Amino acid sequence: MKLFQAPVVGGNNPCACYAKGAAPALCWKAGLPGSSGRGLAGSHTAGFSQELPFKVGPFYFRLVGPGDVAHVRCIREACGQETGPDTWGASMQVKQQLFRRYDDNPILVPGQWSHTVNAVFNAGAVTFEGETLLLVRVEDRSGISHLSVARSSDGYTNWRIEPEPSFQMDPGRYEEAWGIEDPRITQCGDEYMVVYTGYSRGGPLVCLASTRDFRTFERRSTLMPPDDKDAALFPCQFDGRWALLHRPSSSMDLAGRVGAQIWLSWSPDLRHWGDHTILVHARRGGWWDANKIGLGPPPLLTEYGWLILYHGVRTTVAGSIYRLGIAMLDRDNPGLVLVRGNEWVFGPESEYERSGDVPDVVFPCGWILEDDRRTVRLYYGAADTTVCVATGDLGEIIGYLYHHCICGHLHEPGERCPVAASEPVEVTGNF
Ligand code: BMA
Repeated sequence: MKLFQAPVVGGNNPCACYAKGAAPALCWKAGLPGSSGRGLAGSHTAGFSQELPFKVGPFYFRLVGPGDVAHVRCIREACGQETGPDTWGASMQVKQQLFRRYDDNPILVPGQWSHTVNAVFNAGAVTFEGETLLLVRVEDRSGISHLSVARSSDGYTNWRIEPEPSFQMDPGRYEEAWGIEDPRITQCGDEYMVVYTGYSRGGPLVCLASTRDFRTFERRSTLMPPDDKDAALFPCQFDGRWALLHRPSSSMDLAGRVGAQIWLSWSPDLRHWGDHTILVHARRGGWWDANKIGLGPPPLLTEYGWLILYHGVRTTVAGSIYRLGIAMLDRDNPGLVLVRGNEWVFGPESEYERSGDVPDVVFPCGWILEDDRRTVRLYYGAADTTVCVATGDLGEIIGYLYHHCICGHLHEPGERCPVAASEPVEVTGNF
């Protein structure tokens, strides 16, 4: 079934779709929390149930979808008529929030630090000694960043901030001459691998340090030369090799286009890297993730593969907008993109995301899957000024992803989309 997306019709991100030709004739779908239709807004929710078709205008719809992610699909047998593209399900609305902001955001602000700092943002996140530990990028009034540890027993409140910087740049190292930034933490046994951006005199590059206690950090090696950033390790080896996601940027690619894409590289020993391949391509033109994309937190292992969250940068006359999208990589071979979401799933909306040192930025470097194996806490920098948190439901996120692939088709979880990994990916130009 081929879906064509209608213009946004209201609510936060409603998605109305029209299926050309074969049944179903009209489809309107959206990832919704819970299977009961909770989260629907508007006047067409009456009689909304998993089993019974419900009618909107001339169309009958039924709830479909895996797990407890609700989707709404037109049942052509029931409505029994072809529809034209001018008959979008425009009267239906859905309030769709895959990641829900914590009410008391921001959770960390510069004023909480015992010394004067300009901004606290882009924190790596991990569960350590039964608590949530954030390794926060702290920019002081010199403009240079270091990393500081903050801990909380519930991951939202009562943060205890180390009075001294936890991991400082080494001014004697070319790689870190202008600071260290944006850590992503991967736990490997009882060791924590911290992949961070070194701001070198030659531009940003990718560095690795390890720690067991978040008090002392051992510099391991420089993983990638400039310009490269937005990197994280997988927590396991694949056939004896480590895998790194990272984002080299070039002023021009082979086709003569400017671009920054997510790459995958391999190493037997965390020192020697090779087999570099482009994994996720930035789209072109007007897409939210055109030209420049980069990994957010480290990949998260799910029953369907490695879930990745990445940022896309939209350049406008008023500046850049950083938004987030999702994709799934194969569990055994992370070089395979299984599906890739078409639209952004989180973007700057709140005042604390829309204004600050760098307006219109949400920039996550860490997420934590809670013990229930469903709740994901996403830690992100807001406007390069504060640290915030939002929560999502893993089943809901995955269900949404498989129903909002860039190819325009509905996939069942576990399927591999032949389009998602290819370039150019804007093949469904009718979106
Ligand atoms: C990126 C990184 C991030 C920053 C973002 C928005 O390139 O430098 O540290 O949050 O830009 O300014």
